[in-house]
Amino acid sequence: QEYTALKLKVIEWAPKAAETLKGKIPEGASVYLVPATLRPETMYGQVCCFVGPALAYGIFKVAENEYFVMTERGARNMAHQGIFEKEGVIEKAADVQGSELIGTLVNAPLSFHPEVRVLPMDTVLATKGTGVVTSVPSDSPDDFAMVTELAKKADFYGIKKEWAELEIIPIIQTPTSDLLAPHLVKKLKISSPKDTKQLLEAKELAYKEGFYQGVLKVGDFKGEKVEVAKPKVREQLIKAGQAFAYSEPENKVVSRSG
Ligand code: ZZB
Repeated sequence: QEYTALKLKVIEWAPKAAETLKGKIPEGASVYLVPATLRPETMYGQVCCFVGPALAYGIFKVAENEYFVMTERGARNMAHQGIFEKEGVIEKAADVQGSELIGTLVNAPLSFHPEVRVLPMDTVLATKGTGVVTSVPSDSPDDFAMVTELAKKADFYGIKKEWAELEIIPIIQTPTSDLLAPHLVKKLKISSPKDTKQLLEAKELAYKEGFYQGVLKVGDFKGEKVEVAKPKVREQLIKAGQAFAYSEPENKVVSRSG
């Protein structure tokens, strides 16, 4: 699976994360959350960044003064893709729990909302990507269901309501809507992130319609079909140093050494 890993630079740590990380990362170092996405052309619509509150994350050294926040599993995959300074070597500077990251302020490349918060999502899988997910509620039904839930029950989730209420701006036009995910969530009567079956169906519909029939409404490739614009947006992000290619095996491959 070929992903685009986006670099969301930490602007300000949540207090708990700051405490945990004290003295473990050099002063002045750049630290990035690195969500893996299959939809680089939707990055204009990022409104927050999800982590699994119960998941374990690490802060991994990438180069002098550069660190990535992700799961150990993500780091293990990256270690063999020419991303880290020393090929095959993982240097972990610190451990941090997902829950401690909630509220951290990060920069979201290309987004209409340049500064977004790290928010909790229980369904983030430790077994996929980097365990960090950038949220685009205009085009991802899972993301729309989750931000709606977070805004409704902000106290329960221990967040500020306004963190989950950034405006959802239309970025892709399809024959049915320019806010495809909210449209599908309503149409399939999805009322919470727990409606997993309908959400899976909505995601499949959104992928298909977005890719084959979508046209970008914003950005440098405005007016171009998603199919055409997707690799261009990806290239632009990579050239700007705001993203990089990240891949992982679809199925577990058993190594020869066991
Ligand atoms: C931004 C985005 C915008 C995404 C969109 C999707 C959509 P898959 O394998 O089919 O689910 N993702 C990445 N890592 C994880 C994880 N560890 N746990 C849960 N979700 C994860 O597709 C991968 C997508 O699932 C990624 O692309 C990411 O969300 C999320 F408008 O990034 B995406 C219709 C989907 N639209």
